[in-house]
Amino acid sequence: MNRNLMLIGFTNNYLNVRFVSFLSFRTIGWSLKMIVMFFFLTGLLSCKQTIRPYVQQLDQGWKLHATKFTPEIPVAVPGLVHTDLFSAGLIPDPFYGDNEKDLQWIGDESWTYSLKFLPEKQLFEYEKIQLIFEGLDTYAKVFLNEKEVLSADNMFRTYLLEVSDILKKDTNELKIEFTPVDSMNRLKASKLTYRLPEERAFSRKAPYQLGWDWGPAFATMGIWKPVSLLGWNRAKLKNPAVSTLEINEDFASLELMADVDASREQLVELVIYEHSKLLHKAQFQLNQGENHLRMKFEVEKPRLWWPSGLGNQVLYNFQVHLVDGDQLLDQQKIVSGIRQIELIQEADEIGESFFFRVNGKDVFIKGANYIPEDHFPVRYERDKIKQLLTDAAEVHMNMIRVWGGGLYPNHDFYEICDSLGLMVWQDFMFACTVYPSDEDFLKNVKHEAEDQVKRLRKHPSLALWCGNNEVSEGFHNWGWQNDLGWSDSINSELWKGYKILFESVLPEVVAKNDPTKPYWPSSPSTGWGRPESLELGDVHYWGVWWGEEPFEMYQKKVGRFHSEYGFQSMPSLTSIQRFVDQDQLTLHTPMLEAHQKHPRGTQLIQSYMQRDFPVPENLDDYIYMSQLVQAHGIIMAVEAHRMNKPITMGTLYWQLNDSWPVISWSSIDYFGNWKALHFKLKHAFAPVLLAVEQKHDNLRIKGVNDSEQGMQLRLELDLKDFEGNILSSYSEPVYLDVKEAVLLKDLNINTLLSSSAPDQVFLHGKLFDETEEKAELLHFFVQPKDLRLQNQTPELVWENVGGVLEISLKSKYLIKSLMLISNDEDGRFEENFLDLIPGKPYTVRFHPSGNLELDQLRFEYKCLNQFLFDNPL
Ligand code: BMA
Repeated sequence: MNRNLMLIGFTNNYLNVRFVSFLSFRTIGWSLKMIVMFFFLTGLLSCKQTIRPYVQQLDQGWKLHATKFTPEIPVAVPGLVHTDLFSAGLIPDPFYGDNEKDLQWIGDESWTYSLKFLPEKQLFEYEKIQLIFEGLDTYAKVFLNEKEVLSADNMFRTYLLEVSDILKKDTNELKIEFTPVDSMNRLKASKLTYRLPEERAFSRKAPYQLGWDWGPAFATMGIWKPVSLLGWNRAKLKNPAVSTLEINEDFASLELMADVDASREQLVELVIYEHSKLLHKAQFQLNQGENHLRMKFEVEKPRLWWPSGLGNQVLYNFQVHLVDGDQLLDQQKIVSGIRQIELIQEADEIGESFFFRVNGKDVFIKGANYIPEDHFPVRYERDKIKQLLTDAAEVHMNMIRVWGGGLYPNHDFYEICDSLGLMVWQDFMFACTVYPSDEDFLKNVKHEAEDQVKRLRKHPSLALWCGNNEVSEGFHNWGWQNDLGWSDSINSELWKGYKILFESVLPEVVAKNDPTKPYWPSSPSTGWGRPESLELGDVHYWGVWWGEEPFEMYQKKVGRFHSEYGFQSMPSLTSIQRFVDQDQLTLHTPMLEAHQKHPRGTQLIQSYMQRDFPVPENLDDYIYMSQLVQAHGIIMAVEAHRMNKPITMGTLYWQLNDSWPVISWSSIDYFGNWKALHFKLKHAFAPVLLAVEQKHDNLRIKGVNDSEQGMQLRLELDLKDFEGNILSSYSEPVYLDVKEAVLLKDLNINTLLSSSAPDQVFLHGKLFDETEEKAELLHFFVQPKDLRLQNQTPELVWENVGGVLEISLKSKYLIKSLMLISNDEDGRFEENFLDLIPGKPYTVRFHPSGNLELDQLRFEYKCLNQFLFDNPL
């Protein structure tokens, strides 16, 4: 390898070598003269033979203009019209207040981006020069020096154009004309004799950008990914990836897959190294054009990649070289892991299993659904993605579902998932409507799927490809045929089209380009109203929220794998203050309501709050209460799912994050603030869980262990009053297996509460070993609103320990749902929304942002006691 690299260095520098040689020609002997002459001639002959590819980014100097309005605006690429106009100070912040409605005109305009540029000289030394668009959103005509070179219609595709013939050595001009997506959708819809549920189905544009029940409608457009020029000679490597075929203790059998573009027929060698260690090489005869190469190789004593909670995330640094003798034609690195992921679906007495097996171990999945982090994805920042995913891993998630109504995230996202051990359930970007299935559409989608599968297949975190979100469910359960008046023959035509797209085109692309990964046609496999949804496949259980069923239904409707369920809450006051005028900081103001996109959202939050919690009237308290309601419901679901292991093997709530500031189902808001739910998940997703399932008059105390091995523990259960007095107690050793949830104790409620008022006591449970507490349980016997609590103040002292504040908390009386608040708004609490058990000391760590001096820091709190102390005793 070193030899190759040295020679390549030599080849690249041959001009310098030749020059030096001339100067010293008289001073060297004949044989040396011959050698120097040889290199000189080779240099001349190969004067077009710069071997390694060369890239020139075209990211500066662009101009944006609309046909009628603004003058030209200087912009950088990547960029989108909305963010470009905002940065230029020409429009107000699209996310502020109700600006959305006034900015709709932008999506109805045609916009043109243009660039005058000088190609770098080196490019002209290459046989091939390509103009590469990594992402154009969406309908774009591209002109290079006034010649139309591309008509793009899919924001998820990469377009590679051969431009050697058009590119000039002096100034060139690129012009990209964007057409509004809605006008294209209308045009395409008008050509059909029937209607589709959503006109957005005609365009391969991120569905959420045209409006969702948690997001605004800004039909943006622009160059949303980089543009570059690439020069290459002979052969170019594309999308190399390593997949795991088999693992045993001694070795792992792996396969390298790579595409190679070749300018001509030729014999090449593909070589793979791990760091500098040669692993394998093989020769391939390339045809002119695109070649698909596959090469098997082995790694001895493999160190495996594991999902978070089950082991380390070992990543290998592979180097792939494409060589011809001593010439290195191209090289790329692949950072990847060795691991096998299977989706196990086996018939059983209930229906069929649905779970993931990683490296031979069955894994209970804990995680959330991820939506795009910004309405305008050009604003993505690696640090923010990292913070969000770290926040997910911190509460013990091991999977993120990339939901099909958004977009395919960038590499940062997957690299961070790889390093954190977060597996990715990857939807293709199709959601909640019927899609066309004509030849052009299918061809377009096939290209898109190939681009994305090849781009992402190298990531060890990628666990599953899924065809779509709720297209099959919608087709069978949402009344489209009736509502849109489809005849039976149109209905069956459309279903036939569905089958072609999601059961033939997409799985074939996966099978060909990422053959070791499972493919699942649609999430969910069956609508939540049907009994099979709980017997096999995955389920989106929306009986709570959409169906207005009480939270307790989460305990009854337990399926095999929950890939969606959720409940909304409001973001924190500090977040709301960033998008609402000061005089609109009350409930139901127009600005606030503009950030509630679900038609029944406000009413549903209110009615669930009324059922179980007190209902405050001022905004600040209402926000707090809405977050408690959400946490109460979703934690109930998580616990029910985990207590049903191994019949249920996964729980992914809806939704992790937001794409703008909004009232939504998220557990972390747009500005990165954790809601009560996210704090509570730290315990509900923890490897060991102690929880309660109520069956008639019995409380079934269950333990769940998702760690690497079984545990011998002690269970302690105390019935306590709110002053901490133990009314009855119970203790015994227990063993927690990893295979299934274990029933630890069955208690009859009537016996337990024979001499206690249910609204004045709680059950306090603990699981611990010799060294530490592994899990804790607080069970109340009435709804939060019916608890008879006194208004008590917690004792709070804090000290600065190396820049982190340790806040010590204690109370003589039960304090329920204590929310700590700091005037350092960007600081972070490690824990919050605690229940303080009387007499027990707590320590909460707070990381100050540095915006305030330590002596300026103040802490306040809210707790449920403040709202309930006048409950009659
Ligand atoms: C789910 C998702 C989204 C939607 C959410 C909340 O089913 O697939 O379509 O935003 O419900 O309504």
